[in-house]
Amino acid sequence: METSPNEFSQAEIQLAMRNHGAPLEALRRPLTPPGLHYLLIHFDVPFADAADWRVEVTGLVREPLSLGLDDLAGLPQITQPLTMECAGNGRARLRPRIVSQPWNLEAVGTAEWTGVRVRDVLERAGVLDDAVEVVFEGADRGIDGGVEQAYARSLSLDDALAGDVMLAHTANGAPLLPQHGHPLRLVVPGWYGMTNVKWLRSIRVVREPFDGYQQSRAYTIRVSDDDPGTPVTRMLPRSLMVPPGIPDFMSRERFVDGGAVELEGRAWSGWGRIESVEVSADGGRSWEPARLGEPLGPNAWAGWSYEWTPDGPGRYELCSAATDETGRRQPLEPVWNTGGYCNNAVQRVAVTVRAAT
Ligand SMILES: Nc1nc2c(c(=O)[nH]1)N[C@H]1C(S)=C(S)[C@@H](COP(=O)(O)O)O[C@H]1N2
Ligand SMILES: [Mo]
Repeated sequence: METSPNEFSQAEIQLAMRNHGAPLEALRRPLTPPGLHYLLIHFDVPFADAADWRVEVTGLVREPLSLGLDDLAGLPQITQPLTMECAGNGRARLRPRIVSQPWNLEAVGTAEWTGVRVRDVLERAGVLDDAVEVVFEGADRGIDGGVEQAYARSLSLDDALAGDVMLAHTANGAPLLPQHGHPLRLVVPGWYGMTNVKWLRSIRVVREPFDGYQQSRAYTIRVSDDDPGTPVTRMLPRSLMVPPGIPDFMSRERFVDGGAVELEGRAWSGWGRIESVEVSADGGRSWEPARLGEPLGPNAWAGWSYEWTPDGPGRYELCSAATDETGRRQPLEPVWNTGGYCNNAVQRVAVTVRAAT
């Protein structure tokens, strides 16, 4: 596709219209209200009727299964709050620019998911000895990178059997909305969004690593097109700030009046607990620790806050940086790759402090 180095094409604007982000002021709420949760749909939202929906469990299993939602209702149900973030979050900040869904920072949300464990389903089917991976396929179909496909992703057998990997039929106490995978989706705690296959129709246990487009071509970190790449898996640590004060309509620049400003936001990592969040008011030159709240759950974000007293009127660049228990910390500068994945560089919020009146 012809692209200009700085201007978004009509095709990218079209994608951005279909796939909206969460407005960052929604970070004030521990659970993202439905409708404010971000959205990423590669193809079309398939027409799906819960009453006759079936998910087929096939491949290397003792007993293939065809399960309706009523069959799943007969299995033990779990509920867990999970933070989900698109692997492309932050992509629009990379240079050279990458042509895809142009996220700034808003491709994240937290919902309370209810459903059944994948482990319980696979135990009923009986996984055979040679199995290495489990392929999850959705009902949506399209062409990506010139390849026609149903949206599909795999997990290693060990990852699929992990305790909290689930098939979710409910979010925040209500049936999934059409755009979020109604009536059934895979939800994998801690992993980037692409793993959570929506409109789930097939679970196939296989003896070879799956090489579908969304597994082996997309969602790999490559520095060039012939780099074999490494797969995108768990979410890197990130913190986001509710932009303080009031915005300018077009630029989204912020204006606050002098005096103390309470900054707040949320932080998460798919690699473990968030250990600290630090705040900078000078574009990342100096840092102060923020107060960190309890995470909503083992795989959901924690709130943070920081009382900022500006030195006086003027322009500031606010940043926040999260560090998780593995020592992973958000970098100051993005790291480029061909797909624009995993850019967890610190957020930068331009704020003008006005003289107190
Ligand atoms: N079937 C299907 N599942 C999918 C997708 C898709 O296009 N089709 N997009 C994936 C991507 S890239 C992300 S980030 C999440 C987004 O989930 P949400 O729209 O419910 O926030 O769904 C994932 N699951
Ligand atoms: Mo995504």
